[in-house]
Amino acid sequence: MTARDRVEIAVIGNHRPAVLEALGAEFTLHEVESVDDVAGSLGAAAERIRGGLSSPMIGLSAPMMDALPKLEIVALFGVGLERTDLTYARERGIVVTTTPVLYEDVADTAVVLAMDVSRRITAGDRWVRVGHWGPGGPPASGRRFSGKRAGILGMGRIGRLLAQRLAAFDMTIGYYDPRPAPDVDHRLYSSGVELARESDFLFLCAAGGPGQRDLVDAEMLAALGPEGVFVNIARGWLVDEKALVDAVVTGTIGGAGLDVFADEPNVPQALREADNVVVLPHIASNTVESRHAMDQCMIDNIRSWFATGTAVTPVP
Ligand code: 8YV
Repeated sequence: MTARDRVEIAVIGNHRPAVLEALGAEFTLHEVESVDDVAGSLGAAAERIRGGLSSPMIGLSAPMMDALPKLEIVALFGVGLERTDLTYARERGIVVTTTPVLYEDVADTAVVLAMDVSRRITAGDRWVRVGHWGPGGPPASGRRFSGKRAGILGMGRIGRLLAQRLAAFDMTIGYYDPRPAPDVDHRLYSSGVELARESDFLFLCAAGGPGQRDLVDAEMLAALGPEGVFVNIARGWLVDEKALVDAVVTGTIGGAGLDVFADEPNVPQALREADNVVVLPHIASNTVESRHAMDQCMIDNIRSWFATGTAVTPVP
């Protein structure tokens, strides 16, 4: 195949070397320098682009699709669809694929965060590192994790895997989901506030669909209460972040374990300073295993589409 025959792919956002190397060997890749000006970034190549790579946090907007008239498929590095205009993609006949190979790691991270906050693991680590062990007297006690009441907001793939893990810690599990899961035995609550009121740990596992914001608000945090721990491995904008800051600083809740924030990578100063909060840089799916599987999933989707006309993990 000559260079002229090669399918051309727009690379939107940063992608991992393994993906770029594998796809670069078969396709002509064009880096999109400005996601706000896809047409301008690609120049004449925009007219020839048939495939794309993007990520959930950048997504694929209608203007991006408009800039790429021959676009057939976009492979996202992740599972979130909130920044991808699926309706418009369907109208245009553009296939969007995700990487549904990361859920276990995200569920594990939710457990880690909950246990870290309640048992003061990171706080204990800080205590040792700054030389407080000994001269600082005894460190503050944590609270038991096992056997407590867990509330899961959103009983999707991650919520289900989390419930399995929490069951092994003898937890009583309840959930709230506007779409009840008939195959799930755990108690379904009528609202997030009801769930929070009867939970020691409240886990946000909901998908951050378009227009969804502030599912967790001041009322829900007040219902969780001063011994409750809030964990977010979903999306930062699904929480009223000001209310969350207020709740951890004033002791309305006992603490929070957060992998995601409203305006990443900006983490409010008050959360960074709070001793009852553990903050992570959006790494719930960032294991070697998941990242390799995600890379491979993107590669397989693009290859398969241009070889056979079908994608491996398309969004239905
Ligand atoms: C990734 C995510 O860390 O899948 C998602 O929607 O948010 C995360 O798993 C992210 O896509 C990497 O950029």
